[in-house]
Amino acid sequence: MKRRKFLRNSSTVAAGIVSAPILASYKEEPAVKETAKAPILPITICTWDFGNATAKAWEVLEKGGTALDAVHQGVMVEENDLNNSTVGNGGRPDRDGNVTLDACIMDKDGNCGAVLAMQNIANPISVARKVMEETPHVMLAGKGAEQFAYEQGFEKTDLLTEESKQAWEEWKKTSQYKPIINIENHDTIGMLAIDADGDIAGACTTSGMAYKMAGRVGDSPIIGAGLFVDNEIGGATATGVGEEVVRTVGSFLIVELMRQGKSPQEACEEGVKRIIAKNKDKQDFQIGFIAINKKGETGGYCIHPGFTYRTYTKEGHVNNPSDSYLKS
Ligand code: SD4
Repeated sequence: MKRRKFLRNSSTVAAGIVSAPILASYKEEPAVKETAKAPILPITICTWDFGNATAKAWEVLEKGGTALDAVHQGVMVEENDLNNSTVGNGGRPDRDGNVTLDACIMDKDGNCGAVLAMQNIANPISVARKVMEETPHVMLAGKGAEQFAYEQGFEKTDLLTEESKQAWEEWKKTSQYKPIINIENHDTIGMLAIDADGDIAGACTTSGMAYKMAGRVGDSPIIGAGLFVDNEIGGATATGVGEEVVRTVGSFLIVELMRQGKSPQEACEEGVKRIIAKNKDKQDFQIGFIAINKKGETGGYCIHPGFTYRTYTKEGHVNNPSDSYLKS
């Protein structure tokens, strides 16, 4: 109403010079100000059933910590869990027997950092954060990332556990690269959080697809593919066969769909459908997306049944079964 009145009264409209005054008027709308500043409860969400990770992130948020610290601390729980064979220490190796890790992190201001195919460092997410905070770059890969980590005080760690080594020896008998849906490679953690100030951050970390080619990098450390955050809109992150997520720039797509008005759930569903549209004859792979918007609403969707995602809010700590494109 106010804006229409402004337009009617403005002599600049008649003169055809409308954009600057309209913008000024729009900015002064009280309703817009209220929406932007609406108090938001802290919330964290992550791919799969990583209750220890969301509990850690919640602990940070509850103490008034930032969303950035929450996602950083949260995903580190999985990097340090030797039983998680898709993240950090204990991750499955590539086909040559080397564990190579990918991770990225993104903050409320759009700052981001990533490491790709980095060996011998147990917490790639911490190195990714250092890339973001201590370098003029966004991504460091391979030997350069590892060298940077040592310079930052990280210790050299042998990431190939006895169990992973045995599984790799077994795999070498056939050497078939054939990821099995929801069985192998299904523990990548992507996490999003909103803190008490209403600011959003995200993190994603993985050892990638088991027995991948040496040097292969998936979606997880690629900003826009495995993770994207826009503090005005929301965030999204992915798990599954990274090549397909990269082809659709999946997480960026989902945030942009939310910008256009879709709910996190609708946006995740559309993201999966875009991938399906590119793979009409081949759907024997899994992708799971999760998303959160500025209001703290969440969503998740996948191709095959079996994907779940955790949420932690004041209302509770829940493992949510995701709806899927294919039903069985
Ligand atoms: C990748 N997206 O490297 C990762 C794998 C994954 O659960 O998500 N595993 O392609």
